[in-house]
Amino acid sequence: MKLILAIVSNDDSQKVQMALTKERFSVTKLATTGGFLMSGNTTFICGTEDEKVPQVIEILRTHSQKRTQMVPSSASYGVGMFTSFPVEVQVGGATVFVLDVEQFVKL
Ligand code: 2BA
Repeated sequence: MKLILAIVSNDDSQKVQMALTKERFSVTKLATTGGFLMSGNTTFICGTEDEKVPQVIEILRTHSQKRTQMVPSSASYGVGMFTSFPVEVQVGGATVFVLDVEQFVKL
């Protein structure tokens, strides 16, 4: 068995959730925050059989879009002189970790 952790944009989370549950995957949704952009994203926890991992990844690929986001950045020009300018950062589609599960019990 595997545990899949998938971080997706909040904008895609509903589509991902609906697609996973439609295919009868059990998922838990966590409201999370990206450490770099400090903006909200969604982390899905999904435990499933090894052979179904590719199907989960395919669903994530289909429903999570790559997008670009402008973030403020700053540069220093000598002592005490700073300027701020936006830089483009590419976010997503999905960041996926697949972990081995040692034990799975429902009590
Ligand atoms: P954030 O940390 O807010 O990162 C958003 C996007 O900013 C990233 O997109 C990446 O393109 C860029 N970025 C992140 N850290 C950076 C840095 N130190 N310098 C320059 N650019 C940086 P994604 O790679 O698609 O990641 C989307 C979100 O997935 C991340 O949001 C974070 O919440 C999570 N994530 C990505 N890689 C991770 C990892 N190795 N471990 C844990 N969480 C991760």
